[in-house]
Amino acid sequence: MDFIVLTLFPELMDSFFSHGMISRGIEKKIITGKSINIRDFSTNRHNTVDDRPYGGGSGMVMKPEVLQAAILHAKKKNPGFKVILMSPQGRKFNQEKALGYAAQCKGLIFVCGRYEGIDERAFTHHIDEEISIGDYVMTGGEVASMVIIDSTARLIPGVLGSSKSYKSDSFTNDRLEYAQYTRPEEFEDLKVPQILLSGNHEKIRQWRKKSSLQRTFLKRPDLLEKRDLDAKEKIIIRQWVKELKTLIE
Ligand code: 21W
Repeated sequence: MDFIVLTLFPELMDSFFSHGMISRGIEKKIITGKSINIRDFSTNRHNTVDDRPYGGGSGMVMKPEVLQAAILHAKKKNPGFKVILMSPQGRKFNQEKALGYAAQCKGLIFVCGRYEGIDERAFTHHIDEEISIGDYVMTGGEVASMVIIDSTARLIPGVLGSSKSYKSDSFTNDRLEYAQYTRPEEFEDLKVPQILLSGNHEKIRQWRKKSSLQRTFLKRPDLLEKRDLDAKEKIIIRQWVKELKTLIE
């Protein structure tokens, strides 16, 4: 899968592409990451990419012709890629969207704005999707595009070192992951749960399911409202309720 980012800060993206599992995925030729400098598509003498807003007001607006030229260039070189405008007004990104991109897209082209915004006409005809990463305001779309590339790329088979399934990732099935421990057995008065040392794999599986459910209940109860508890989960909760009752009796 190919990730292409249109930006005024290509070095920011390039440093992202050259670290960690993303760079490993690029070395392995499973993904590619490329930044395109929007400024290269400016046609005037000073390579200007912004101008004052019609109607007045503070801040500058990205000129439509420059950004449009960059988008058309990227689209022409990469037919069939989905073009995503990074914008605080977009639909909110989540794990489900990442899974969709990883499964279905040949490549993604991200359009990142800076300044106070972009002339509305730059993308009217050229954008497939408008995406936000959450309800807070940043200074540009680059970091947001990294979030999307990072979470999408790790779902592509081979990008993560292990062949471990991501089906158990938090959010993939609306549950947080179970608590994890490594040596030492006791750390600052805190002991590793005895079951994990037992070698009983069935018991360990059950303990992890319970841990996952408890953590979701305590930290992100909103996730439990997204789907009904299944039969096994109901058994675990009933058991937990019993345990709590013995505490107060
Ligand atoms: C910040 C762009 C503010 C536009 C009057 C009318 C991309 C982002 C961004 C930014 C404005 C994302 C205006 C979550 C984000 C991003 C920069 C406001 C100016 N004035 N997801 N219009 N949060 N942010 N527009 O900030 O580019 S995805």
